[in-house]
Amino acid sequence: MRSATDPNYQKPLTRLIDVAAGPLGLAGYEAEGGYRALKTAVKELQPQDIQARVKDANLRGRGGAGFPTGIKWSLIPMGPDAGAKYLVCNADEMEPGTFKDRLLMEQAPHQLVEAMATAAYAIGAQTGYIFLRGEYVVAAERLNRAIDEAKAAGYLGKNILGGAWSFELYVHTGAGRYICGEETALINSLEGRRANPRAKPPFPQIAGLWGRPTIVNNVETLCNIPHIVLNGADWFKGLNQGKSKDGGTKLYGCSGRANKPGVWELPIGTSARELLEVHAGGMRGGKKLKAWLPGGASTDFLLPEHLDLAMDFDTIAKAGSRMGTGLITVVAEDQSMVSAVRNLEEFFARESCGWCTPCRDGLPWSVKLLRAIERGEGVPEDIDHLAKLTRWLGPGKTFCAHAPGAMEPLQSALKYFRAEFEAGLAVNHIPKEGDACILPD
Ligand code: L3W
Repeated sequence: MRSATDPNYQKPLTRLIDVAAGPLGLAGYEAEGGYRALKTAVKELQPQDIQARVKDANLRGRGGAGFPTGIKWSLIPMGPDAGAKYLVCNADEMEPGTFKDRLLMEQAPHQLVEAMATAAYAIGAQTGYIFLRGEYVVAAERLNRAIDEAKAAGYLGKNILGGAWSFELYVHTGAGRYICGEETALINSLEGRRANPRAKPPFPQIAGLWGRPTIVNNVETLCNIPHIVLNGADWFKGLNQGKSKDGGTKLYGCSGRANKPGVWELPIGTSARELLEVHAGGMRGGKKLKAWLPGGASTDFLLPEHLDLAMDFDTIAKAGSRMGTGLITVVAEDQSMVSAVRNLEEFFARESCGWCTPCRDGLPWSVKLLRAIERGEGVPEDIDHLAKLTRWLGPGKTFCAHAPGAMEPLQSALKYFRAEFEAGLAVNHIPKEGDACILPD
Protein backbone atom coordinates (compact mmCIF):
# COMPACT_ATOMS: atom_id res chain seq x y z
CA MET A 1 0.00 0.00 0.00
CA ARG A 2 1.24 3.48 -0.73
CA SER A 3 0.13 6.18 1.71
CA ALA A 4 -1.33 3.72 4.22
CA THR A 5 2.20 2.58 5.07
CA ASP A 6 2.96 5.97 6.49
CA PRO A 7 -0.09 7.96 7.51
CA ASN A 8 2.02 10.15 9.79
CA TYR A 9 4.22 11.33 7.01
CA GLN A 10 7.32 10.02 8.77
CA LYS A 11 8.88 8.82 5.52
CA PRO A 12 8.04 11.72 3.23
CA LEU A 13 10.44 10.84 0.44
CA THR A 14 9.35 7.23 -0.04
CA ARG A 15 5.78 7.49 1.26
CA LEU A 16 4.29 7.07 -2.21
CA ILE A 17 6.74 4.45 -3.45
CA ASP A 18 5.40 1.03 -4.27
CA VAL A 19 8.00 -0.73 -6.38
CA ALA A 20 5.67 -3.58 -7.39
CA ALA A 21 2.99 -1.17 -8.64
CA GLY A 22 5.42 1.23 -10.30
CA PRO A 23 5.50 5.01 -10.10
CA LEU A 24 2.39 7.17 -9.83
CA GLY A 25 1.41 9.11 -12.93
CA LEU A 26 0.21 12.68 -12.65
CA ALA A 27 -3.38 11.89 -11.63
CA GLY A 28 -2.30 9.41 -8.95
CA TYR A 29 0.34 11.79 -7.63
CA GLU A 30 -2.15 14.66 -7.44
CA ALA A 31 -4.66 12.42 -5.66
CA GLU A 32 -2.03 11.85 -2.94
CA GLY A 33 -1.44 15.58 -2.49
CA GLY A 34 1.15 15.95 -5.23
CA TYR A 35 1.86 19.47 -6.57
CA ARG A 36 0.20 20.99 -3.48
CA ALA A 37 3.59 22.33 -2.38
CA LEU A 38 4.19 23.99 -5.74
CA LYS A 39 0.69 25.53 -5.66
CA THR A 40 1.27 26.79 -2.10
CA ALA A 41 4.65 28.21 -3.08
CA VAL A 42 3.54 30.00 -6.22
CA LYS A 43 0.18 31.26 -4.96
CA GLU A 44 0.91 32.01 -1.29
CA LEU A 45 4.65 32.39 -0.67
CA GLN A 46 7.43 34.70 -1.74
CA PRO A 47 10.68 33.05 -2.87
CA GLN A 48 12.40 34.47 0.23
CA ASP A 49 9.78 32.77 2.50
CA ILE A 50 10.73 29.38 1.04
CA GLN A 51 14.44 30.12 1.33
CA ALA A 52 13.91 31.03 4.99
CA ARG A 53 11.95 27.82 5.62
CA VAL A 54 14.71 25.68 4.07
CA LYS A 55 17.38 27.52 6.08
CA ASP A 56 15.41 27.10 9.35
CA ALA A 57 14.97 23.40 8.59
CA ASN A 58 18.77 23.07 8.37
CA LEU A 59 18.48 20.72 5.43
CA ARG A 60 22.03 19.53 4.66
CA GLY A 61 23.07 18.38 1.18
CA ARG A 62 22.44 14.67 0.68
CA GLY A 63 24.97 14.20 -2.14
CA GLY A 64 27.81 13.49 0.27
CA ALA A 65 29.17 16.78 1.53
CA GLY A 66 26.36 17.90 3.87
CA PHE A 67 26.61 21.60 2.98
CA PRO A 68 23.53 23.49 4.31
CA THR A 69 21.07 23.97 1.44
CA GLY A 70 19.59 27.18 2.85
CA ILE A 71 23.03 28.80 3.02
CA LYS A 72 23.81 27.69 -0.54
CA TRP A 73 20.54 29.18 -1.78
CA SER A 74 21.06 32.41 0.16
CA LEU A 75 24.19 33.13 -1.90
CA ILE A 76 22.34 33.36 -5.22
CA PRO A 77 21.53 36.90 -6.39
CA MET A 78 17.82 37.71 -6.08
CA GLY A 79 15.75 40.65 -7.25
CA PRO A 80 14.34 41.87 -10.56
CA ASP A 81 17.77 42.57 -12.08
CA ALA A 82 19.31 39.18 -11.26
CA GLY A 83 18.92 37.95 -14.87
CA ALA A 84 19.18 34.34 -16.05
CA LYS A 85 19.61 31.76 -13.29
CA TYR A 86 19.71 27.98 -13.38
CA LEU A 87 18.76 25.11 -11.11
CA VAL A 88 20.65 21.88 -11.74
CA CYS A 89 19.82 18.56 -10.14
CA ASN A 90 22.91 16.42 -9.65
CA ALA A 91 21.54 13.00 -10.58
CA ASP A 92 24.86 11.59 -11.77
CA GLU A 93 24.76 8.89 -9.12
CA MET A 94 28.00 6.98 -9.71
CA GLU A 95 29.43 6.68 -6.21
CA PRO A 96 30.21 2.95 -5.70
CA GLY A 97 27.64 1.34 -3.41
CA THR A 98 25.19 4.23 -3.80
CA PHE A 99 21.76 3.72 -5.36
CA LYS A 100 19.39 5.94 -3.40
CA ASP A 101 18.67 8.64 -6.00
CA ARG A 102 17.85 5.94 -8.52
CA LEU A 103 14.98 4.77 -6.29
CA LEU A 104 13.59 8.30 -5.99
CA MET A 105 13.81 8.99 -9.73
CA GLU A 106 12.49 5.64 -10.96
CA GLN A 107 9.72 5.27 -8.41
CA ALA A 108 8.63 8.84 -7.67
CA PRO A 109 9.51 10.95 -10.72
CA HIS A 110 6.76 13.54 -10.13
CA GLN A 111 8.15 14.23 -6.65
CA LEU A 112 11.47 15.33 -8.19
CA VAL A 113 9.72 17.37 -10.89
CA GLU A 114 7.62 19.15 -8.25
CA ALA A 115 10.71 19.59 -6.08
CA MET A 116 12.64 21.20 -8.91
CA ALA A 117 9.80 23.52 -9.85
CA THR A 118 9.36 24.58 -6.20
CA ALA A 119 13.10 25.06 -5.65
CA ALA A 120 13.42 26.98 -8.93
CA TYR A 121 10.63 29.31 -7.80
CA ALA A 122 12.46 29.86 -4.50
CA ILE A 123 15.73 30.84 -6.17
CA GLY A 124 14.15 32.59 -9.18
CA ALA A 125 15.53 30.20 -11.81
CA GLN A 126 13.89 30.08 -15.23
CA THR A 127 15.58 26.91 -16.50
CA GLY A 128 16.45 23.60 -14.86
CA TYR A 129 18.40 20.52 -15.84
CA ILE A 130 18.40 17.07 -14.32
CA PHE A 131 21.94 15.85 -15.05
CA LEU A 132 21.25 12.12 -15.04
CA ARG A 133 23.66 9.20 -14.98
CA GLY A 134 23.50 7.83 -18.56
CA GLU A 135 22.95 4.23 -17.47
CA TYR A 136 19.76 5.19 -15.61
CA VAL A 137 17.60 4.64 -18.70
CA VAL A 138 14.46 3.74 -16.75
CA ALA A 139 14.78 6.93 -14.69
CA ALA A 140 15.27 8.97 -17.87
CA GLU A 141 12.11 7.56 -19.45
CA ARG A 142 10.01 8.08 -16.33
CA LEU A 143 11.32 11.58 -15.64
CA ASN A 144 10.71 12.66 -19.23
CA ARG A 145 7.17 11.29 -19.04
CA ALA A 146 6.57 13.12 -15.75
CA ILE A 147 7.94 16.36 -17.23
CA ASP A 148 5.59 16.06 -20.23
CA GLU A 149 2.60 15.43 -17.94
CA ALA A 150 3.55 18.29 -15.61
CA LYS A 151 3.96 20.65 -18.53
CA ALA A 152 0.57 19.71 -19.98
CA ALA A 153 -0.99 20.39 -16.56
CA GLY A 154 0.60 23.85 -16.24
CA TYR A 155 3.13 22.93 -13.52
CA LEU A 156 6.06 23.60 -15.87
CA GLY A 157 6.52 25.88 -18.85
CA LYS A 158 5.24 29.41 -19.36
CA ASN A 159 3.25 31.29 -16.67
CA ILE A 160 3.08 28.42 -14.22
CA LEU A 161 -0.31 28.10 -12.48
CA GLY A 162 -1.40 31.30 -14.19
CA GLY A 163 1.27 33.45 -12.54
CA ALA A 164 4.12 35.51 -13.97
CA TRP A 165 6.86 32.94 -13.37
CA SER A 166 7.96 30.48 -16.09
CA PHE A 167 10.25 27.48 -15.72
CA GLU A 168 11.46 24.94 -18.29
CA LEU A 169 12.90 21.62 -17.10
CA TYR A 170 15.08 19.21 -19.13
CA VAL A 171 16.67 15.82 -18.55
CA HIS A 172 20.30 15.68 -19.71
CA THR A 173 21.87 12.23 -19.72
CA GLY A 174 25.58 12.01 -18.91
CA ALA A 175 28.11 10.00 -20.86
CA GLY A 176 29.33 7.91 -17.93
CA ARG A 177 32.07 9.74 -16.04
CA TYR A 178 32.18 9.75 -12.24
CA ILE A 179 33.76 13.21 -12.21
CA CYS A 180 30.53 14.66 -13.66
CA GLY A 181 29.12 14.31 -10.13
CA GLU A 182 31.50 17.10 -9.10
CA GLU A 183 29.34 20.16 -9.60
CA THR A 184 31.72 22.27 -11.72
CA ALA A 185 32.71 19.32 -13.94
CA LEU A 186 28.98 18.68 -14.33
CA ILE A 187 28.48 22.28 -15.42
CA ASN A 188 31.29 22.01 -17.97
CA SER A 189 29.73 18.81 -19.29
CA LEU A 190 26.29 20.46 -19.58
CA GLU A 191 27.93 23.22 -21.62
CA GLY A 192 29.33 20.58 -23.97
CA ARG A 193 32.89 20.91 -22.70
CA ARG A 194 35.24 18.26 -21.35
CA ALA A 195 34.18 17.42 -17.78
CA ASN A 196 37.10 18.94 -15.90
CA PRO A 197 36.33 20.58 -12.57
CA ARG A 198 36.64 24.36 -12.39
CA ALA A 199 38.45 26.29 -9.70
CA LYS A 200 36.24 27.35 -6.77
CA PRO A 201 35.65 30.18 -5.89
CA PRO A 202 33.75 31.48 -7.69
CA PHE A 203 31.12 28.99 -6.53
CA PRO A 204 28.34 28.14 -9.01
CA GLN A 205 25.89 30.24 -6.99
CA ILE A 206 27.71 33.26 -8.41
CA ALA A 207 29.15 31.98 -11.71
CA GLY A 208 27.87 28.57 -12.81
CA LEU A 209 26.22 27.38 -16.00
CA TRP A 210 27.22 29.69 -18.89
CA GLY A 211 28.70 31.98 -16.25
CA ARG A 212 25.29 32.61 -14.68
CA PRO A 213 24.20 32.07 -11.06
CA THR A 214 23.41 28.38 -10.65
CA ILE A 215 22.32 26.17 -7.78
CA VAL A 216 23.40 22.53 -7.97
CA ASN A 217 21.60 20.21 -5.54
CA ASN A 218 21.45 16.45 -5.20
CA VAL A 219 18.23 14.51 -6.01
CA GLU A 220 17.48 13.53 -2.40
CA THR A 221 18.17 17.06 -1.18
CA LEU A 222 15.70 18.51 -3.66
CA CYS A 223 13.02 15.90 -2.94
CA ASN A 224 12.83 17.22 0.63
CA ILE A 225 11.82 20.72 -0.53
CA PRO A 226 8.07 20.21 -1.23
CA HIS A 227 7.67 18.54 2.17
CA ILE A 228 9.45 21.37 3.98
CA VAL A 229 7.29 23.93 2.14
CA LEU A 230 4.09 22.12 3.16
CA ASN A 231 4.97 21.04 6.69
CA GLY A 232 7.52 23.58 7.92
CA ALA A 233 10.98 23.59 9.45
CA ASP A 234 10.00 22.23 12.88
CA TRP A 235 8.22 19.23 11.39
CA PHE A 236 11.32 18.50 9.29
CA LYS A 237 13.66 18.73 12.28
CA GLY A 238 11.41 16.36 14.26
CA LEU A 239 11.69 13.63 11.62
CA ASN A 240 15.04 12.69 13.17
CA GLN A 241 13.16 11.25 16.20
CA GLY A 242 15.84 12.73 18.44
CA LYS A 243 18.63 10.65 16.93
CA SER A 244 20.72 13.56 15.62
CA LYS A 245 21.14 17.29 15.69
CA ASP A 246 20.55 17.21 11.93
CA GLY A 247 16.93 17.20 10.78
CA GLY A 248 14.90 15.05 8.44
CA THR A 249 15.09 11.53 7.23
CA LYS A 250 17.89 10.00 5.20
CA LEU A 251 17.90 7.40 2.50
CA TYR A 252 20.35 4.92 4.00
CA GLY A 253 21.45 1.67 2.48
CA CYS A 254 23.77 -1.27 2.74
CA SER A 255 25.72 -3.33 0.22
CA GLY A 256 28.67 -5.71 0.26
CA ARG A 257 28.60 -8.99 2.22
CA ALA A 258 25.18 -8.43 3.78
CA ASN A 259 22.19 -10.76 3.59
CA LYS A 260 19.71 -8.23 2.20
CA PRO A 261 21.36 -5.25 0.52
CA GLY A 262 18.92 -2.41 0.04
CA VAL A 263 17.96 1.20 0.60
CA TRP A 264 15.62 2.49 3.33
CA GLU A 265 14.31 5.88 4.44
CA LEU A 266 14.97 6.27 8.17
CA PRO A 267 15.37 9.08 10.71
CA ILE A 268 18.70 10.80 10.19
CA GLY A 269 21.07 9.62 12.89
CA THR A 270 19.99 5.97 12.75
CA SER A 271 22.97 3.78 13.70
CA ALA A 272 24.93 1.74 11.20
CA ARG A 273 24.26 -1.28 13.43
CA GLU A 274 20.53 -0.90 12.81
CA LEU A 275 21.18 -0.60 9.06
CA LEU A 276 23.26 -3.76 8.97
CA GLU A 277 21.58 -5.95 11.57
CA VAL A 278 17.92 -4.99 11.27
CA HIS A 279 17.37 -3.74 7.73
CA ALA A 280 20.09 -5.65 5.85
CA GLY A 281 19.61 -8.85 7.85
CA GLY A 282 23.19 -9.07 9.13
CA MET A 283 26.37 -10.39 7.53
CA ARG A 284 26.07 -13.04 4.85
CA GLY A 285 26.96 -16.57 5.88
CA GLY A 286 27.18 -15.53 9.54
CA LYS A 287 30.64 -14.04 8.96
CA LYS A 288 31.97 -11.36 11.29
CA LEU A 289 32.13 -7.75 10.14
CA LYS A 290 35.70 -6.60 9.61
CA ALA A 291 35.26 -3.01 8.37
CA TRP A 292 32.69 -0.75 6.76
CA LEU A 293 32.53 2.33 4.60
CA PRO A 294 29.90 4.82 5.80
CA GLY A 295 28.82 6.32 2.51
CA GLY A 296 30.21 5.38 -0.83
CA ALA A 297 33.79 4.54 -1.65
CA SER A 298 35.34 7.95 -1.05
CA THR A 299 35.10 7.75 2.74
CA ASP A 300 37.38 6.31 5.44
CA PHE A 301 36.80 2.76 6.65
CA LEU A 302 35.39 2.40 10.13
CA LEU A 303 35.45 -0.64 12.43
CA PRO A 304 32.80 -2.80 14.13
CA GLU A 305 33.35 -0.71 17.28
CA HIS A 306 31.91 2.30 15.40
CA LEU A 307 28.64 0.58 14.48
CA ASP A 308 26.60 2.23 17.23
CA LEU A 309 27.44 5.77 16.17
CA ALA A 310 24.67 7.93 14.78
CA MET A 311 24.91 8.05 11.00
CA ASP A 312 24.97 11.81 10.62
CA PHE A 313 27.50 14.22 9.15
CA ASP A 314 29.12 15.45 12.37
CA THR A 315 29.16 12.19 14.36
CA ILE A 316 30.80 10.21 11.56
CA ALA A 317 33.27 13.06 10.96
CA LYS A 318 34.27 12.92 14.65
CA ALA A 319 34.99 9.21 14.26
CA GLY A 320 37.47 10.04 11.49
CA SER A 321 35.36 9.42 8.41
CA ARG A 322 32.46 11.05 6.54
CA MET A 323 28.85 9.97 6.28
CA GLY A 324 29.04 10.69 2.54
CA THR A 325 25.97 9.33 0.82
CA GLY A 326 24.95 7.22 3.84
CA LEU A 327 24.90 3.89 2.01
CA ILE A 328 27.28 1.66 3.92
CA THR A 329 29.45 -1.05 2.37
CA VAL A 330 30.39 -3.93 4.65
CA VAL A 331 33.58 -6.04 4.45
CA ALA A 332 33.62 -9.53 5.99
CA GLU A 333 36.34 -11.02 8.19
CA ASP A 334 37.59 -13.29 5.38
CA GLN A 335 37.95 -10.54 2.78
CA SER A 336 41.33 -8.96 2.06
CA MET A 337 41.58 -5.26 2.83
CA VAL A 338 44.42 -4.93 0.32
CA SER A 339 42.20 -6.34 -2.44
CA ALA A 340 39.23 -4.23 -1.34
CA VAL A 341 41.29 -1.04 -1.48
CA ARG A 342 42.97 -2.04 -4.77
CA ASN A 343 39.52 -2.51 -6.29
CA LEU A 344 38.41 0.95 -5.14
CA GLU A 345 41.62 2.68 -6.27
CA GLU A 346 41.31 1.07 -9.71
CA PHE A 347 37.91 2.70 -10.00
CA PHE A 348 39.20 6.09 -8.88
CA ALA A 349 42.26 5.91 -11.15
CA ARG A 350 40.05 5.06 -14.14
CA GLU A 351 37.69 7.92 -13.32
CA SER A 352 40.33 10.63 -12.82
CA CYS A 353 39.72 13.39 -15.38
CA GLY A 354 43.49 13.76 -15.79
CA TRP A 355 43.40 17.51 -15.29
CA CYS A 356 45.89 17.76 -12.42
CA THR A 357 49.11 15.80 -12.08
CA PRO A 358 48.83 14.43 -8.52
CA CYS A 359 45.49 12.81 -9.31
CA ARG A 360 46.30 11.68 -12.87
CA ASP A 361 49.64 10.08 -11.95
CA GLY A 362 49.20 9.39 -8.24
CA LEU A 363 46.10 7.22 -8.46
CA PRO A 364 47.54 4.73 -11.02
CA TRP A 365 50.71 4.63 -8.91
CA SER A 366 48.70 3.61 -5.85
CA VAL A 367 47.06 0.85 -7.92
CA LYS A 368 50.47 -0.43 -9.06
CA LEU A 369 51.75 -0.59 -5.48
CA LEU A 370 48.58 -2.24 -4.21
CA ARG A 371 48.70 -4.85 -6.97
CA ALA A 372 52.27 -5.74 -6.03
CA ILE A 373 51.34 -6.11 -2.37
CA GLU A 374 48.24 -8.12 -3.30
CA ARG A 375 50.45 -10.57 -5.23
CA GLY A 376 52.85 -10.86 -2.29
CA GLU A 377 55.54 -9.08 -4.29
CA GLY A 378 55.69 -5.76 -2.40
CA VAL A 379 58.88 -4.23 -1.09
CA PRO A 380 58.93 -2.45 2.29
CA GLU A 381 59.13 0.98 0.61
CA ASP A 382 55.77 0.32 -1.07
CA ILE A 383 53.90 0.84 2.17
CA ASP A 384 55.79 4.10 2.81
CA HIS A 385 54.99 5.24 -0.71
CA LEU A 386 51.31 4.46 -0.24
CA ALA A 387 51.31 6.47 2.98
CA LYS A 388 53.04 9.35 1.19
CA LEU A 389 50.47 9.21 -1.61
CA THR A 390 47.66 9.66 0.91
CA ARG A 391 49.32 12.98 1.82
CA TRP A 392 50.37 14.07 -1.67
CA LEU A 393 46.87 13.44 -3.00
CA GLY A 394 45.16 14.73 0.14
CA PRO A 395 42.98 17.80 0.70
CA GLY A 396 44.36 20.97 -0.88
CA LYS A 397 46.88 19.17 -3.10
CA THR A 398 44.59 18.62 -6.08
CA PHE A 399 42.13 20.57 -8.16
CA CYS A 400 38.97 18.94 -6.74
CA ALA A 401 37.87 16.42 -4.11
CA HIS A 402 38.32 13.35 -6.36
CA ALA A 403 41.83 12.30 -5.30
CA PRO A 404 41.45 13.29 -1.62
CA GLY A 405 38.25 11.20 -1.55
CA ALA A 406 40.06 8.30 -3.21
CA MET A 407 42.75 8.42 -0.52
CA GLU A 408 40.26 8.04 2.33
CA PRO A 409 39.73 4.26 2.10
CA LEU A 410 43.47 3.76 1.56
CA GLN A 411 44.62 5.86 4.50
CA SER A 412 42.13 4.25 6.87
CA ALA A 413 42.98 0.72 5.66
CA LEU A 414 46.65 1.48 6.35
CA LYS A 415 45.75 2.84 9.77
CA TYR A 416 43.59 -0.08 10.89
CA PHE A 417 44.91 -3.03 8.86
CA ARG A 418 48.62 -2.33 8.31
CA ALA A 419 49.48 -5.93 9.11
CA GLU A 420 47.59 -7.08 6.02
CA PHE A 421 49.70 -4.78 3.86
CA GLU A 422 52.90 -5.99 5.54
CA ALA A 423 51.88 -9.58 4.88
CA GLY A 424 51.94 -8.75 1.17
CA LEU A 425 55.62 -7.76 1.21
CA ALA A 426 57.79 -10.35 -0.53
CA VAL A 427 59.96 -10.74 2.58
CA ASN A 428 56.93 -11.77 4.64
CA HIS A 429 54.90 -13.55 2.04
CA ILE A 430 54.43 -17.26 2.53
CA PRO A 431 53.32 -18.73 -0.81
CA LYS A 432 50.46 -21.17 -0.74
CA GLU A 433 49.92 -23.93 -3.22
CA GLY A 434 48.32 -22.46 -6.34
CA ASP A 435 49.64 -18.94 -5.69
CA ALA A 436 50.45 -17.14 -8.93
CA CYS A 437 53.26 -15.19 -7.34
CA ILE A 438 56.90 -16.27 -7.51
CA LEU A 439 59.17 -15.23 -4.67
CA PRO A 440 62.41 -13.55 -5.69
CA ASP A 441 65.59 -15.59 -5.12
C1 L3W B 1 29.51 28.54 -1.14
C2 L3W B 1 31.38 28.06 0.16
N1 L3W B 1 29.22 27.26 -1.41
C3 L3W B 1 31.07 24.54 -0.28
C4 L3W B 1 29.06 24.23 -1.74
C5 L3W B 1 29.67 23.71 -3.01
C6 L3W B 1 28.90 22.39 -3.18
C7 L3W B 1 28.62 21.95 -1.76
C8 L3W B 1 29.55 20.91 -1.25
O1 L3W B 1 31.94 17.04 -3.16
C9 L3W B 1 31.67 15.21 -1.70
C10 L3W B 1 33.03 14.78 -2.20
C11 L3W B 1 32.76 13.34 -2.63
N2 L3W B 1 30.54 28.96 -0.39
C12 L3W B 1 31.14 26.69 -0.09
C13 L3W B 1 30.04 26.34 -0.89
N3 L3W B 1 30.03 25.02 -0.99
N4 L3W B 1 31.75 25.54 0.29
O2 L3W B 1 28.71 23.10 -0.97
O3 L3W B 1 30.86 21.30 -1.52
P1 L3W B 1 32.12 20.46 -1.12
O4 L3W B 1 33.30 21.16 -1.73
O5 L3W B 1 32.15 20.26 0.35
O6 L3W B 1 31.91 19.04 -1.75
P2 L3W B 1 31.76 18.60 -3.28
O7 L3W B 1 32.88 19.08 -4.12
O8 L3W B 1 30.37 18.91 -3.77
C14 L3W B 1 31.00 16.16 -2.60
C15 L3W B 1 31.68 12.96 -1.65
O9 L3W B 1 30.86 14.07 -1.60
N5 L3W B 1 30.99 11.79 -2.00
C16 L3W B 1 30.56 11.58 -3.28
C17 L3W B 1 29.33 11.44 -3.57
C18 L3W B 1 28.90 11.06 -4.89
C19 L3W B 1 27.60 11.00 -5.12
C20 L3W B 1 26.99 10.42 -6.29
O10 L3W B 1 27.55 9.67 -7.03
N6 L3W B 1 25.77 10.77 -6.44
O11 L3W B 1 26.73 11.45 -4.25
C21 L3W B 1 30.77 10.88 -1.01
O12 L3W B 1 31.26 10.94 0.07
O13 L3W B 1 33.86 12.52 -2.49
O14 L3W B 1 33.93 14.83 -1.13
O15 L3W B 1 27.72 22.61 -3.83
O16 L3W B 1 29.48 24.59 -4.04
N7 L3W B 1 32.41 28.49 0.92
